[in-house]
Amino acid sequence: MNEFLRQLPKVELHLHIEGSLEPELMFALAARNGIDLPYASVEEAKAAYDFEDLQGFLNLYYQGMNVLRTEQDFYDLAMDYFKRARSEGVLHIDMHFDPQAHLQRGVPLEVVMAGLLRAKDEAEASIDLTVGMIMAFLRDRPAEEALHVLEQAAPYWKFLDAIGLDSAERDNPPAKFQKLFVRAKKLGLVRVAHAGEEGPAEYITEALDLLDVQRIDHGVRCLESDEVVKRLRDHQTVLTVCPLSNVSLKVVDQLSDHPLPQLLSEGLKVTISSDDPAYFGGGLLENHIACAQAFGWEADTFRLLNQHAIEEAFVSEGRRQELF
Ligand code: ES4
Ligand code: ZN
Repeated sequence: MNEFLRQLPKVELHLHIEGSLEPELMFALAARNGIDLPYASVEEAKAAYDFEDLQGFLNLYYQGMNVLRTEQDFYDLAMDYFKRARSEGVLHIDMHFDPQAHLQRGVPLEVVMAGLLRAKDEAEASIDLTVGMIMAFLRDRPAEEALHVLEQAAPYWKFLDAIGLDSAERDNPPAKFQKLFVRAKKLGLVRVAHAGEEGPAEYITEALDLLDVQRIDHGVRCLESDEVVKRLRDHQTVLTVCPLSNVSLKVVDQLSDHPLPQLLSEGLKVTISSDDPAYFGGGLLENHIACAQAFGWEADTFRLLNQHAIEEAFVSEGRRQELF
């Protein structure tokens, strides 16, 4: 089964590139940039990745990305993950990135975009891996700041496949970002949002009604509302579910308790992704292997999940046909 899963052409719709920063690269970039880390070794960093909840993870996620300073750093970050993913049979990645987390630290948007776009271009030209760009906004920061960053990003709008909404979900409902999403829609940008990870099923409804999103990232808590499940099924709205992330952040106690099998049996358009592979115990292949073990799924289930991902990926129609 593991060899089948490695060979299976896979597509990942939910990946935070800053969450792919492995401790080894974190140490290399810290040395290159003369930055002190709060860990004595790679092992100590890995041992610290033991989270109580989403906020506990986010604290270390924002701290870890402090080593990213130059265009080359962002390029190295992305290429490191792209090469690893490609070697595990991943052919397309829709990549979230968090400009506000870098702007706040004094890293200009131009530096972030130049590094990430160079890595995307190189991956597409040389390793047969295509990359979608999702500019994500931090929901625990002011809505006005997000609007300002979207306007500041005008030179890059043409490179964006979508905008997203991430970071601390609780008490930061989708409604807070209605203006941002209306503006993005006017610009012709597709919209996606994290909803129903730690937040309630109502946040999924809000994201659909007020933000007009095309995807729900996570969405596992939809099962708390029959009405929300029905709506997601009727519209075949894709859910980008992240199994190992949900275990690491204690959305579920263990993978065998995860509602993925139920989401599928409800007829929902489910996909699987790694979210933050450096922090949650592995990339897309590891997530596939863990699901095979926990749920006893056969090849057909994994083919279906990846077919869903291919149908929904931000790719040209020509590339989509190649992926099928
Ligand atoms: C995230 Cl797991 C998760 N949830 C929300 N926002 C995020 N940003 C990076 N990982
Ligand atoms: Zn996420």
